[in-house]
Amino acid sequence: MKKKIIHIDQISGKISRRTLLGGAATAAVALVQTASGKTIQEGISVTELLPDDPTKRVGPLPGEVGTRSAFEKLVKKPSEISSRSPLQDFYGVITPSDLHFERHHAGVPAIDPAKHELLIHGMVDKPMVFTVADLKRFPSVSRIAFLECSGNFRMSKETLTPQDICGLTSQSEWTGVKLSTLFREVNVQPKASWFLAEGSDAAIMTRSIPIKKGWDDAIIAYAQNGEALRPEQGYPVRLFLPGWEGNTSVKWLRRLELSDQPFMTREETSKYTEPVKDGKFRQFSFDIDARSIITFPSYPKTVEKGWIEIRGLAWSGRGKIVQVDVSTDAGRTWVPATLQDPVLDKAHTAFRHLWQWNGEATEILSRVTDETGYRQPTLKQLTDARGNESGYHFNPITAWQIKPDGTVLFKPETT
Ligand SMILES: Nc1nc2c(c(=O)[nH]1)N[C@H]1C(S)=C(S)[C@@H](COP(=O)(O)O)O[C@H]1N2
Ligand SMILES: [Mo]
Repeated sequence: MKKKIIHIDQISGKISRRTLLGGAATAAVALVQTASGKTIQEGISVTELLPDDPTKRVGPLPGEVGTRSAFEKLVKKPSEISSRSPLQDFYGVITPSDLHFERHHAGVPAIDPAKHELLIHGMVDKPMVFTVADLKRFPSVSRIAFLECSGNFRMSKETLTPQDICGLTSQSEWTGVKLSTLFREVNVQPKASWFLAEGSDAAIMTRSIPIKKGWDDAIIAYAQNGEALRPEQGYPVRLFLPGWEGNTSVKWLRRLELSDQPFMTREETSKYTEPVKDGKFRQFSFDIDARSIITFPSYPKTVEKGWIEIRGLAWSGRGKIVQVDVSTDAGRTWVPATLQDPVLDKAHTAFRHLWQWNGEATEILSRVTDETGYRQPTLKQLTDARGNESGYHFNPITAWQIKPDGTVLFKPETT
């Protein structure tokens, strides 16, 4: 039998007439996935191609809520304490709300929004309690920004996906009331320099935040991607601090206390204070340092010789990113990638770079620079500067190994 590879029309999904005429006579041959689409071998019948012809029956009618296609298997891979966004499966920069990473210190509390209140007290002229309905009466604000846990770092073995390496970051459009609006409402006293944020989960998570951040861009968020917050993200209200380590964005927020000093809570003394060099510790390391990762190609995908669009995400907690460089020769030379608009402040930004792979073994890497001039470091630069005692706030340049057979593997490094 003479076999010939034929393309399926990418738009209509139909195979050519010539193929149809070739018809059902010959045995079915498996579909072959190539870089440019599905190809089939001549002779396959339409019914074999589409065993369940969708034009032959009326499908389910509109439902109360939509569902993801059963062909799209997207999962957060939960552990006891967290779950990670499958960064390699996303398009664009908004994380679908049900795939936002989660980090809970004592599970997700069930809170009735009609009974939930936010108390603001301490160094204020007018202590007040706000219901969720009260909060929604204030002028609202929406912004797209990422959230990232400061423990978002893993590079132990070759078989890691982007989700495994740094899936403790996600991005949403957050909506709520500016904290500065509420500060004016309660009349924060001029001497107040810090505030405590407290959650109403079983961990009673508390963090001290410098007041400047409260006046600057803090949001008391009640919505995410156009709907109320998800319980996992802090329903009915959370603090959202753009660009700061995720731990400070206290979920299930019930209390803010103004003070003239930090409160030295458990989460900022025994935790989230990182050992660095020579027995020293870093405390109140709030900013998320700029980071980037190539999400395609990445393990466990494979590639074929020829044109490959390298794709990835880059972000900085200090502002906008200005450049992402990509290397396709193991870090010897770098070229600027194309940034996808919009390039937003403190937001995941998509980058891409078209690369013609010659089939030889190599490594591909990405490196971001943000608007403060900060450039993503190597792991060696990080450990030289800070020691290797902690994995917190680790944002090293990471590499994917491309093998001659098209296998893609992570390149692990040790601190
Ligand atoms: N009340 C409360 N707030 C919390 C936490 C928590 O356990 N309880 N976890 C913090 C940590 S460590 C992170 S990284 C972020 C995670 O937010 P997410 O679960 O919405 O992704 O929430 C922070 N806020
Ligand atoms: Mo975190």
